[in-house]
Amino acid sequence: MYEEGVPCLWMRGGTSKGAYFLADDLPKDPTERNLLLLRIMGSPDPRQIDGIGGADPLTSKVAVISSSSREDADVDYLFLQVFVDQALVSDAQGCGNILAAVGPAAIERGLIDVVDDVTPVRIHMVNSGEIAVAQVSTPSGRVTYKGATEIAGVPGSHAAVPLLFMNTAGSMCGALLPTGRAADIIDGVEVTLIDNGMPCVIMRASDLGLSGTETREELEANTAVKERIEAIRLKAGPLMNLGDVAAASVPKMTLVSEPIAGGTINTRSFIPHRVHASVGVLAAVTVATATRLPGSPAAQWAKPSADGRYLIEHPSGSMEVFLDITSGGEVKGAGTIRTARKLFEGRTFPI
Ligand code: NQM
Repeated sequence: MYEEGVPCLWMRGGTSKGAYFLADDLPKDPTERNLLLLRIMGSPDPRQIDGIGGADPLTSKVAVISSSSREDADVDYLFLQVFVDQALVSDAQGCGNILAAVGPAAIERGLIDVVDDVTPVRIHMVNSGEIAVAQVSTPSGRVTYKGATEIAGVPGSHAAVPLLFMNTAGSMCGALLPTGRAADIIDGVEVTLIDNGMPCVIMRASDLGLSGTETREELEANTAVKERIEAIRLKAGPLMNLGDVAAASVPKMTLVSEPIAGGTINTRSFIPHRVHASVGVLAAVTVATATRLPGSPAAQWAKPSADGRYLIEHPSGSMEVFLDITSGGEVKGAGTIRTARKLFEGRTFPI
């Protein structure tokens, strides 16, 4: 059926990589679509040897884009996490890193026209129903990926893609704090169950016997800690209105500790079974939000921000996010700066 292949853009968005498809090029039926995407990425298989996925959750991601169905947006963006070693495709989360290349991809694929040296693209994030605005660098009438912006976790410099988020609070959980509290106790560990764009369980690394400065490899080798974190996650799911999360990629499990490089707070994120090489965009926005909530484990070491900038430290550096939040904890808006790059354009053959 797919002898001619499926048109596909392979792009880096922030610190992640994925396949970008036009919705019209994929089956409408979600079950059929997911089976096709598993085949394309090469899942389930820890090496994804028979597919284009990169054998890591950060490089096994899909964006499905189309002209927007909404008046207040230009592009619809459905994010799908294709599990590496399980036959699962999840739409239970968005992805702010993959979002960074949605504007460029929409222009590349002719969904929207360039307007000036910078083209603002209003993106309807279908997973959460919310809108993000991306500023895409488009001098000379086309997207440029060249520029002077560096982000931690990506070598070199590229064109900046500023992202602005609105109404992220309760994106998948229905409320910023689904239990109504800034702190809960699960399995004896104090946690903040929070969703400001990404459902996250925030815990002190020290409460799990960790320093919070461990490497990705050290944490992934720590079977006892991984089991403890997964047990907490399975209990957190229903409390966060996410139901049974055994087969879901959310909530993310974020360990926080004292900042070590002048940032706001230090993090290590289980997403949820592998450890993030840096930190997710919406996860970073969510952690920044937790630092402002009295009683949250994240508020303990966090330095206050006078100008709305928060530097979220992670295993490969730090990510700056902007957050407009009232003293009462009402989120007005958030943003960050990412870069993106078109890596490959062609057809993928799931035959
Ligand atoms: O939190 C990975 C990533 C992400 C998520 C993950 C992200 C976000 O691509 O917005 O970007 O948590 O599964 O970095």
